[in-house]
Amino acid sequence: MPTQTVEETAEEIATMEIRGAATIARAAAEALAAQARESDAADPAAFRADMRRAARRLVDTRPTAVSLPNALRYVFEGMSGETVDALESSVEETVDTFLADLESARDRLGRIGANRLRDGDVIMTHCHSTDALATVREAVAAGKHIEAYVKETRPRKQGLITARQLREMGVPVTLIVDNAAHRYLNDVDHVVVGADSIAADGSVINKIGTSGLAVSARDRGTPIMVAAQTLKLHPGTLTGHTVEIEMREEDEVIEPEEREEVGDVEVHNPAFDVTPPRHVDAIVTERGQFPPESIVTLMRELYGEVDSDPWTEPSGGDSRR
Ligand code: RUB
Repeated sequence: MPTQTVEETAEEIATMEIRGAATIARAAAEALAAQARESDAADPAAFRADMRRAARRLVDTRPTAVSLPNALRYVFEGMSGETVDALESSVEETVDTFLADLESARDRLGRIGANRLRDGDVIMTHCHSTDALATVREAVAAGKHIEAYVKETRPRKQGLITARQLREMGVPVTLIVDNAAHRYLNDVDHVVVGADSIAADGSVINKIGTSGLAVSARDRGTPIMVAAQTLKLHPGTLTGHTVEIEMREEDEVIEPEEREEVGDVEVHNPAFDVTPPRHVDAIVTERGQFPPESIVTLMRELYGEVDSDPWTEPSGGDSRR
């Protein structure tokens, strides 16, 4: 297991060296395991307080991908024991199970999504999603020829990661700027994207630009598949909470010198947007594919209503002696 500390992991999630909802979840779970392993807590109460503090540090990095709090909650649910040693082993075992499940869920989802892709299909992608790419990987493994239009995805250009990984699978790739998507949708059989969070009404929260792409695809009659393991289901939305859209620094959009030349303008840099369920054809999970409007049933079955976070500071605080 890597020995990256909670602080290092949190920093890398915030700066997007670690990015993408599933990868963030994996790194956060591994960081909790490292925290448990390296704990010098004198007693179980201090151990639990350290774990809560670590979780708070991780959860505060980026607000939109629910896979992060879902991963932390999973680890806290598995944490048990009357001694520091017992608590530590329970965390390590839970994290091992979580990581194994994450991989097998992605592979299962990939096989289900691949069934939607036919030999000779052309897809269009947005951003970089390991779940979306799993569907293509499985389709290619089944002997299907797939080609891809890959949107660059401003401002961070995650499309370049997608382009490289598709080429590694042997998929012919045409890279396009985001503004060219509408022009090429006539040649596309499926739009395939991932998700950071899925709300109880079936809305899909994903990289900024997904909703515009979905509107264009609807206009052209091109189906949109969202590949998202159930870790992306946002249980808080069952009780009416909305998903916070992360706003990032303006220098991701425009260099300071350029900005100076432009003059006195505001720059907004939302990292994600919300695609309404009516623009999505199917949400593909490791538990099967669902019309977006019916995802709430699966969400309720898997998560129930979540009313508090196990890492919330108790009254009196989590101060360390
Ligand atoms: C990444 C993004 C991805 C989802 C799903 O945004 O929007 O589509 O996170 O990814 P960012 P995965 O680059 O800002 O993190 O399928 O890998 O979980």
